[in-house]
Amino acid sequence: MQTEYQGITIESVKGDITKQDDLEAVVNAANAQLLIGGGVAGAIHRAAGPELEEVCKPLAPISPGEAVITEGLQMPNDYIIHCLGPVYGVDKPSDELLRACYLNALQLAEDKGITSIGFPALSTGAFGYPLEQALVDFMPAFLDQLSHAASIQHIRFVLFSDKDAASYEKYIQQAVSY
Ligand code: AR6
Repeated sequence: MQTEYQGITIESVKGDITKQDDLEAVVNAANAQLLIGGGVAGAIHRAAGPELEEVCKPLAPISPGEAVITEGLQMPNDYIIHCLGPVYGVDKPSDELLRACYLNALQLAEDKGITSIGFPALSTGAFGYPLEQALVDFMPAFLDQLSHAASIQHIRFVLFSDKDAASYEKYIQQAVSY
């Protein structure tokens, strides 16, 4: 699904975050040490190559809600933005920390003049955040910040299942129709 919002294209697709060849940046669902890990982080580190851990070393550790940016190395994207999402119900307030991840990622992208960026569903895997709750908690503030964006023209939410993609589609359609 593709929607226009304030001149910006917003998409939600089922796919793999490491295979988004046409995007300038993608976001990593990182761990505090910015090491390989599992899920999205494991896939991104494997695709980017071992040099990514070296590049990340001086930037670690990061705290829940924080984001840092590196080059993409062997990923098909110029940049990777690494966000540490909250562990749901443990890092509190989880909603504020999740929002901070998305807003900090957008800010880093804007600072670099990035035009297109892909997001996985941060915190909704190993960190246990219910996906639909995550949408309610981050999306309004995300869309608000996007409406002030200068460089970003294209956002793609990359979800791992049809069900998750459908939840995003439904939520975005409703949110942008107001
Ligand atoms: N592409 C897109 N989405 C994916 C992919 C992929 N290749 N792989 C998984 N997902 P997670 P978190 C989905 O666990 O909850 C790691 O071990 C997945 O279905 O990657 O923020 C790190 O090292 C889920 O909906 O991130 C951290 O310790 C979403 O991406 C910790 O897990 C996020 O799942 C981070 O946990």
